[in-house]
Amino acid sequence: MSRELTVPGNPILADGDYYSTDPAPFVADGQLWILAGRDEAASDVNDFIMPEWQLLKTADPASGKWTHYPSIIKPENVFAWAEQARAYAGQIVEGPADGSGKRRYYLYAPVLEKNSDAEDRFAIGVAVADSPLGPWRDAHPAGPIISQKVPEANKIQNIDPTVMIDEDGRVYIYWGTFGQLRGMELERDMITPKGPERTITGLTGFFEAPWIMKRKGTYYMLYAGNKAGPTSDCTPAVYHACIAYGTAPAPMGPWTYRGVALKPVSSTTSHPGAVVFNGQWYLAYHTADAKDGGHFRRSVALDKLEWDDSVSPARILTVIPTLRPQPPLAPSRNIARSAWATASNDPVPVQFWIKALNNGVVKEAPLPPDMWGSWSPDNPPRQWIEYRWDKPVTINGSRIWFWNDQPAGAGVGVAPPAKWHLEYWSKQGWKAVPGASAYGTQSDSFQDVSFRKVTTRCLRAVLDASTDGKTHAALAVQEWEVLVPAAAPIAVRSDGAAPEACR
Ligand code: FUB
Repeated sequence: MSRELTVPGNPILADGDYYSTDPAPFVADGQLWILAGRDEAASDVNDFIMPEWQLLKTADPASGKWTHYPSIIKPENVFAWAEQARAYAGQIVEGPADGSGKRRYYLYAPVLEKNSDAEDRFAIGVAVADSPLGPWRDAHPAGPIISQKVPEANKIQNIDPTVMIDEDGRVYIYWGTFGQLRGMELERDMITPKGPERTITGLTGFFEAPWIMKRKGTYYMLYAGNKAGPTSDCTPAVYHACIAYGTAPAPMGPWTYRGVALKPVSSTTSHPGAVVFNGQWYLAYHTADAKDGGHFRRSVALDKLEWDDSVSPARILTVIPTLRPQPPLAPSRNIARSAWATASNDPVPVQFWIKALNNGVVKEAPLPPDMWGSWSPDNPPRQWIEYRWDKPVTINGSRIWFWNDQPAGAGVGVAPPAKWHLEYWSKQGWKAVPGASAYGTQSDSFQDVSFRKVTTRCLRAVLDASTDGKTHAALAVQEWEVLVPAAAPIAVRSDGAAPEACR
């Protein structure tokens, strides 16, 4: 079954019917194909529920015309030794011609082994077919070619394979996650490990999702990187990933970190695949930008990847992600999105993300970077979060969404505040907003506060931490809105220099 689509931009599949993830582009029959996994998690489930792989195909990415093959391969149908539902990031590679001149396609597939006593049962199988559309059969029915047991004993999670046939015909596979990257040569049959398994180093912040490619004699490795921190070129929050890359003069290195190819996207995971098609390089990746999308409901996007050949090795220019035309934001009383956020615990611990405060997103099952938070081993009794605007704003209300994993009155973990209030910057300094209604402390719903109009450039929510009388809990906020008296078109602040502090 297939369906023809004409899409106005990214994500390619955007209506939430089929989520598509972990893109692996390749060229076959003069067309650009993308192998993708499929996320099927419910909106409140934080898990990779991925039953099958699907394919997308286009003759011209600029045309927006795609053919979608929704269900091409299920792990349990191809690999007798595999379990269902964990069709993680695979790659299809066209193999060399055999004696009769026939070329076949090889799928490198991370799946769960059914009957294994390995600590981690993820393993990489290889399937083969005469066409990307199949039928696919197990190329190594004896079992996976890589696991914690074969070809060598390892202790890593064996997922995210990426394979390259070098110009001399030698074949290399790389794989890994959680900061562990392995590389190994395969025999020219595309299947048999030649070994040895090598630990690849030098790729700063490597987290997972390697993608190997070669251009003008240089080996490039794209990968999801999570070197996090307030001054990191990759990501401010550790759960988010940028797509970083490094280069090497030979397949097994030495590898040198070179920079960022794509900044963090809307999903916590980021997964690259790059390909040259009709002379143009493209980067495929996934985001949470489809309808009702999320960290476990991701969707594939494709954008041009450009090179700077004035340096050696050529540099990848940071890819500018594009989105299909979006409807204008509805007029709103909330002007938080035009503010710059800061907090008393700046720099915010790397598991949280200060920009989550005013990104307009509230999630049913948020992860730490979906919120500002203050957890530390020794929490102080008070924290504040602050918005600054470029120009004074006149406001008369606020809505805040607290998050907790401990009940009110707890002295550990993250609890709702014991109490809190709003302060604005006036000529006399910080002052409580006048005539405030009750300050609710419930979590997981907006707590509305109205007050008499004030005109200011800075507003703070001052949060008194929950305590059991001995220690204090931390605080967390998913979203904080600030309201003007009447709904107006929304301005969203772009990244840039912070407005001056109020003093
Ligand atoms: O899709 C499951 C996992 O999420 C992949 O294997 C990783 O690369 C990340 O995208």
